[in-house]
Amino acid sequence: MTDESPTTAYDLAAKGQAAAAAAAGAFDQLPIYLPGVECAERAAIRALQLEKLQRQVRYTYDKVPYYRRRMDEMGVHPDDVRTLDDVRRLPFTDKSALRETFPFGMFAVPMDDVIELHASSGTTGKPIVVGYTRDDMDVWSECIARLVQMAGVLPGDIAQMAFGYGMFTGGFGLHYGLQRLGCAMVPAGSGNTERHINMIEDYGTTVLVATPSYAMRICEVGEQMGYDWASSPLRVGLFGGEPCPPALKAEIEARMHIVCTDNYGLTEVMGPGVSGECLAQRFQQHIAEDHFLWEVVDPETGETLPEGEYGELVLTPLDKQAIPVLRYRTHDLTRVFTEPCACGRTMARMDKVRSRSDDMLIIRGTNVFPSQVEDVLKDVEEVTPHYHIVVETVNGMDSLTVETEIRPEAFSDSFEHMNAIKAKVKAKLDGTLLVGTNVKLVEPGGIERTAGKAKHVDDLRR
Ligand code: DLL
Repeated sequence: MTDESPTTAYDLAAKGQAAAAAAAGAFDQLPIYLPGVECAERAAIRALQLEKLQRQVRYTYDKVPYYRRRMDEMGVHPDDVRTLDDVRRLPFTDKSALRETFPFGMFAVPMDDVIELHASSGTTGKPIVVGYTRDDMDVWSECIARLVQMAGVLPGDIAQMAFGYGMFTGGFGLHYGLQRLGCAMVPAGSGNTERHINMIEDYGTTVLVATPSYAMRICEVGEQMGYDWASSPLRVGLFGGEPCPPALKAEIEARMHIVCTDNYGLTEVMGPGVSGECLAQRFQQHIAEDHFLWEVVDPETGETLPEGEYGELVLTPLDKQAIPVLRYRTHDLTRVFTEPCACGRTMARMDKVRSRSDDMLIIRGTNVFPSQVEDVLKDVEEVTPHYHIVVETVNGMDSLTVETEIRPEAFSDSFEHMNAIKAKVKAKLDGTLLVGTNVKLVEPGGIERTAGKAKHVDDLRR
């Protein structure tokens, strides 16, 4: 090939230069897993969604007594779904329905047709159990293959799994999808962080799958071991399962010398695979709209909001066989846009989820979101993006303490110096949250790192 010859997507793939093409802004040079679907005309996507919605509502009504009862009570029949807007006539679903019918009450197929189970633990009560038929697994793998390719992963990449492989959907979901794309899996699982670093070096791992908080842990342990991330084979970080604040992502990218993208999903509608960031959009994720119908609703009233407005994401999977759900209330807050993307995909984009309608804290009557704390800390150069919030009752009043880590270079023995940093953080937090906070500075590495999803809040009032 001469220098003048055009560079095709697969030339790039062969050279493993997806990230380089993205860095150069050559997004249209990047391979797309299913271009006919991912880059379809919007009208064609909507037509496909309507066809699938009508089929899925009929299937759900016929197979799941819970939905037949709910729809009969509401006086709505599958034949009433004539346009995509008619989805609003259908009942919402939330966690409680799945809990009340534990374990298999919402399944639409006999167990003979189920080939895998997963569950989401949640904090209270029974877990939510979901099942997959062979076709469900096929759709799941396809959705993951699409989003990992969107993130610059290519056939031939060596992908190391740092999610747990248990009932959590993250481990197996990403595993199957990466294999579908043609990657070699290193099924390390979560934990044993030093071993992860040795494996990256020994096996030439190019892709790391992890929660962003655990990726940060891997980064730090590598640094402590004297591992040189700049010359590591690792190229891509595939994050998900928890919010990935921009500051944390930027820090990991800089320290590990990798490109990171974030993908989103939830057990109740499939697991990972609902949406993922492409390399052109570093803060939004393309939704697999041929498999999921999205709505954004006002979390209080349930009313549909116009495109581009913030609200709660509601999802209706359009192909699920084992456990179909209608209008699942995710509690995740986001907004969705449908304009074209520089990567060539036409699938709608949702803003990365930073908070949930149910993670709002009410402190002495004021609403506080953990993401606001994140936003404040990212602008204070003396502290890291790691934080922990403790809410408790002191003398009958709500008390909010934000623990944050001092950066090694800002650390000092001087009491005055440390107090000045503390006062600076407190002033910024108080001004943003509009409630008085206590600030506790902890030593570098002092905020616990978990191998799974990070727990940012301890509300001891409950
Ligand atoms: O966390 C599925 C998943 C695994 C997605 C691995 C991506 C990668 P659940 O355990 O059921 O499923 O938790 C779902 O986690 O409603 C969000 O609140 C949150 N969440 C998941 N991914 C993201 C993300 C999996 N990328 C819940 N950004 C969801 C922000 C996320 N929040």
